[in-house]
Amino acid sequence: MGAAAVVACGGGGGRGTPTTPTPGGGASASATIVIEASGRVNPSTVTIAQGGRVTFVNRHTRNHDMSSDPHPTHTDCPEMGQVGFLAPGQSRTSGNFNTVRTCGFHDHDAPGDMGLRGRIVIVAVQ
Ligand SMILES: [Cu+2]
Repeated sequence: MGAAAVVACGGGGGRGTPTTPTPGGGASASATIVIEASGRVNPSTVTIAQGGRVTFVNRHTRNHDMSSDPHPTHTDCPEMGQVGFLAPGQSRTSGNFNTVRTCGFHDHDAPGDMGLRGRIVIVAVQ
């Protein structure tokens, strides 16, 4: 019952706070998100293991610029920067998501379109 050495979670700064690690049971190393012909992402949420990557496929008839939240600075998850602009028919894979957290994404050309928003949940590898 001694004094537990607890490190305080200091500063509410502007930097994103990592989300609580979740057990990664069954999380795939990688996932694919398709922009369907309807112009909506499917699925809108994927869960991957830490270190994994996500491939975006554009099956829509127009261009999309898939970017990390927040719009317009895209600073939350720089791994998304490797996806970016996708012409119809194109696909591209993100960098490795090495941080356990949740990454929101959007189409930079249509940031208010909820059908093009989603989340990548990165969970700890057990
Ligand atoms: Cu944006």
